[in-house]
Amino acid sequence: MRFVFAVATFALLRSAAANPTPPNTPDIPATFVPPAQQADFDTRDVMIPMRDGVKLHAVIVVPKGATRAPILLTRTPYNAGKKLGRTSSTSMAASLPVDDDVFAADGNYIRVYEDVRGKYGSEGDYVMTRPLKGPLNPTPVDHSTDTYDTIDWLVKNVKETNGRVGMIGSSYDGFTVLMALVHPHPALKAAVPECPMVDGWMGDDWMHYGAFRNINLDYFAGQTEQRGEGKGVPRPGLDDYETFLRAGSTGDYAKAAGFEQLPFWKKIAEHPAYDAFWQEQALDTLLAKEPLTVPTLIVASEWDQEDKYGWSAVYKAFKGRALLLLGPWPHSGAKGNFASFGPLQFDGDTAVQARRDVIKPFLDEQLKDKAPKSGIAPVTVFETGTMTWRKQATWPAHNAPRALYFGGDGHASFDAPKGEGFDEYVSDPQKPVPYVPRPVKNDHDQWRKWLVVDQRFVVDRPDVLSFVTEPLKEPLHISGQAQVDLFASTTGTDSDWVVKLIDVYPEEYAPQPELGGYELGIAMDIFRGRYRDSFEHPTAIPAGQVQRYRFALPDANHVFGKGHRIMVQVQSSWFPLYDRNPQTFVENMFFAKPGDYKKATQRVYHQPGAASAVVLPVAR
Ligand code: PG9
Repeated sequence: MRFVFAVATFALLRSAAANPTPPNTPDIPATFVPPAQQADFDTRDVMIPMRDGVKLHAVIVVPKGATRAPILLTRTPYNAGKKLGRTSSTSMAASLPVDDDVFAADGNYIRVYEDVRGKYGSEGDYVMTRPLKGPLNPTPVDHSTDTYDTIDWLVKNVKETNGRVGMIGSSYDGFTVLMALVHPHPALKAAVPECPMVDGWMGDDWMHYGAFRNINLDYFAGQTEQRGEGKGVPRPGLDDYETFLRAGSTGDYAKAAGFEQLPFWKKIAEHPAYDAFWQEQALDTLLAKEPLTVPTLIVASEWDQEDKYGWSAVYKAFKGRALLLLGPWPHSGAKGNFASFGPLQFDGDTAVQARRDVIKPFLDEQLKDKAPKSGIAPVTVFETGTMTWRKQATWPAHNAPRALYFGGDGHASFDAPKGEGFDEYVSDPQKPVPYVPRPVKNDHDQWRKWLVVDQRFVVDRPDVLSFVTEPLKEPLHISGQAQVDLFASTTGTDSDWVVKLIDVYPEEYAPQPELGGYELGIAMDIFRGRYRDSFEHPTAIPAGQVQRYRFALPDANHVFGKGHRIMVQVQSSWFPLYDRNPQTFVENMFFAKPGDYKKATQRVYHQPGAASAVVLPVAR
């Protein structure tokens, strides 16, 4: 053996000496063919034809030796080609995204990632969250037809499959999963929409109850400047609070950033109210008209800072026919690793637990040949506060509404107020309340955690009211959506109302001393006052008159522990995440003029006939 090696080495050196490489030989070969790796998977890059002749790019990852394997499909605007290659390893488990761990480890799942129409490797035109065929989309194609055509091609062309297809994806990729449920292909046997975008006006990415989220401006740029990833628009300074304040209105900011070239920004700016543009693409309404024929597991996050509305609306639209998994995470948390989140510590990695104990068994049962029953509960939900997974039959759990009233001297209690009373503050659009401690950075980590930031950073501001209970004598468990019932007046003619339901930890908290006195947001949201009577037809607020504002806060499953206090904070801005309300009624707030931004005195009432409260869904 040693002799053979010596002869081969000698032959190589001799040929090198006979054909020396001239020093100025160009160092980049015409082509470089990497040696075949000992990978445990094959990849196939394909272009899949759609019914209108457009071809969509997909990457198919097949574990070596796969046979009668189910296909798990994700349709994404975020570059299918990039999904593979988390590491340069030759193992499928290390190459696929983290959340594919359970499928890679299984060894008999075929993973497919497809670029949606018009993005990255796919042909055709890109339309942001392309609406279904109909009034908003006069073409013969949409995500429902593109998924149908994709699945049809996959089951006919991937020889290792058993012909059963599941879909999984979060956020935009969760929206495409939901779209597949409209006239689904018969081979689609399971769907896992995670934190899906469903209604961009009501409470998902673009706006919350009509208040625009400036954070989207970066998204518009990244997503629509070009077919690949947009470069975004650089902005001066490191504090977005300062940058957006200086810019003026959101329209002023967008104009200066060149956004008039981006049709999606123009569409948003032309539809500030909940008109037909929004109503006709509200996916929960559309899905409510469809029979749900595909077993579906909705996955959602309890501190979802992007799409807090959609999963809940779709779960309601499916009328208990879908399963639910709700975890203690930020947006798309089930795809990550969460042994802790912000200040909160869990018993193990809750996202791994969710994938291993719920998502994978659900998909196995629906997709694998002769798979055992998964035995998973209709609803698996993490109870924050006690930090425990619970299994239950319905979401929410049985509950009874219990009003937590605002009172004088910053008190909150379950007793209705008896005397006259109000609290007031001046809301100044030149000094809006920040949503995170400044500097507000364009930073992934700050963004992901902002809903669990300690709210003490604003509690003493003169333009933030807080109402807090006595320490609780018994734990109090809420399950579902708390309802805001706010009686308030403003000296302006328009106003935003931000209401935050907060768990105030005891001053001394032995299990985690650093949480002593922490003010943890449990359910918080913003409501644009002009929409109090109609989302479609906004009206000016009559200055100085008490108005009633009613809206639902995001879902929560939380136990306020014994000795904790429940706090409600009220304020009129949440900047720069939400655009500033000028507090003067103007037709289109995106284009408010500097003179429209005016200070206003806000009064929040707590008296008979105007008893402001947050109505808690108290579990029974
Ligand atoms: N929340 C993101 C998004 C979804 C749909 C439309 C626009 C943005 C996302 O994480 O994909």
